[in-house]
Amino acid sequence: MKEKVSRRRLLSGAAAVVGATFFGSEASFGQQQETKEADRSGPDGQPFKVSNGPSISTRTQPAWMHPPHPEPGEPGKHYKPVVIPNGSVLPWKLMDGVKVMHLTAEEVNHEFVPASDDNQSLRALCWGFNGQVHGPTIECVEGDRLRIYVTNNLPEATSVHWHAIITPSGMDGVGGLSQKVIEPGETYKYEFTVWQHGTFMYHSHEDEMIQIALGMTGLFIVHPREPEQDPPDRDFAILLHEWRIDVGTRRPNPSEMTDFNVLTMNARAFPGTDPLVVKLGDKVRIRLGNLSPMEHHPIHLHGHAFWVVATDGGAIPEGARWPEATALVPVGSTKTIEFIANNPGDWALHCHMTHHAMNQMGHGLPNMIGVKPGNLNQKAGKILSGFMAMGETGMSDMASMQMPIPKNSVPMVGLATPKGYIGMGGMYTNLKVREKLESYDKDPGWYQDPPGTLATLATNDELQRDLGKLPQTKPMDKSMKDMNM
Ligand SMILES: [Cu+2]
Repeated sequence: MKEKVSRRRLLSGAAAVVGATFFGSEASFGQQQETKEADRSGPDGQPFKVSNGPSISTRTQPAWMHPPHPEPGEPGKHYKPVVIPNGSVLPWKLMDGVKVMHLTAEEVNHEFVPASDDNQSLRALCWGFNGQVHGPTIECVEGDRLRIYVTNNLPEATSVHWHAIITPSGMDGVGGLSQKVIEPGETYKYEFTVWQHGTFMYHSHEDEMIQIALGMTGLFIVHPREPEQDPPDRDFAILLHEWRIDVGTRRPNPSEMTDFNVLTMNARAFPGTDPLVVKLGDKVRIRLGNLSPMEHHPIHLHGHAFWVVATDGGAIPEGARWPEATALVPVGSTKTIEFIANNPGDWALHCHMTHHAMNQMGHGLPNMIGVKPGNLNQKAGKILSGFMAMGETGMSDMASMQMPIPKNSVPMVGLATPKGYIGMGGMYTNLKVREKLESYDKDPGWYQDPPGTLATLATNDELQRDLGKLPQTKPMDKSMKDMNM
């Protein structure tokens, strides 16, 4: 059995020496495993085995207690690196079989939306790691031992928690509970072995309300030790967040509880998000994490249904996976989705909370639908900086208007395209599925629809031919009377 072979391999050589320090003897570890597996026989009499399941579920000891795998995971050999749109991976160096990494907590002048022909850039003074918001992604392999130095260059104490990673209590990073806080100027050392695989996160666990709101979060991805039987062709990771950045200010407001106005994927708001580029027929995985301060995000994908295959608790056994077109990603959790990109085109991937798919200017507007605003914008604009009334017929028509944009703000909605204007911003990106691709790293431009597959203006001939023959919608009145309403 594959699993047992890998465990025996674990107990060989240098690993057994490390193991002995935890268990007194290497034998006790092996024996407990055998017993535990036998106890959990399946209906066919075979030992119960969760396919790619949570790696902790059949073990008697917490994951970190198991000795590190003798061979530290290497990209290209043990795993195919994850693609992090607009993000990066934390570099590491192997020293005596341990992967050594360094995170520096610091202030970052972060760009949420780069300037373009259509908009100025949106920036704010955030807190992050290694010059980035969010911090770089930690990527490793199940069985790796990690030594992570954390330097605090912030004006206040901090501490880093490895979210959903099973560590010794003293490595869990909760300031004042697990450890002393890292004072400004200090560097702390965390070291633990990761015997889980999946999509996890890390974040500040000191003065959480301030530090998480200012961006001190990151992804922590652990690849399985046993190579996946059907690995994805494209493996993306996206961390969700929400911010309150009042127009014209340069510091996100961490006191905000409900009214967030900049919604981000990997700390970029659309149109600042890079598209996810895939080839027709690719197996696609998207790892979604949410460390927003307050809100859950239902992330909806167009053109495809997908399987929810894992949470930050581990992989969902195949028979228990469920199909969705929208994955709800609660605060403090990850959801991993998979699908075959079998439908060529440009597909929206976005939070379905409508105020989360727009940028700053769309919020808190007077309701002007059905009202003629006249020159209200000019008049009110003199008194209220950044005032913009909603359009008479809604807001889409305002997007393309030449409105003066206040300093450090982006238009409330998206991006000009050959078909007009994408009426969304914020927590939004595009999945681009193409038959032919020059490169995964190059935006293939906008989709060219094959003949007969594009919604178009109906012709008079078509209207006369079809609409007169349709049955009329029955008025509600009669049925309402029947119901005594
Ligand atoms: Cu949302």
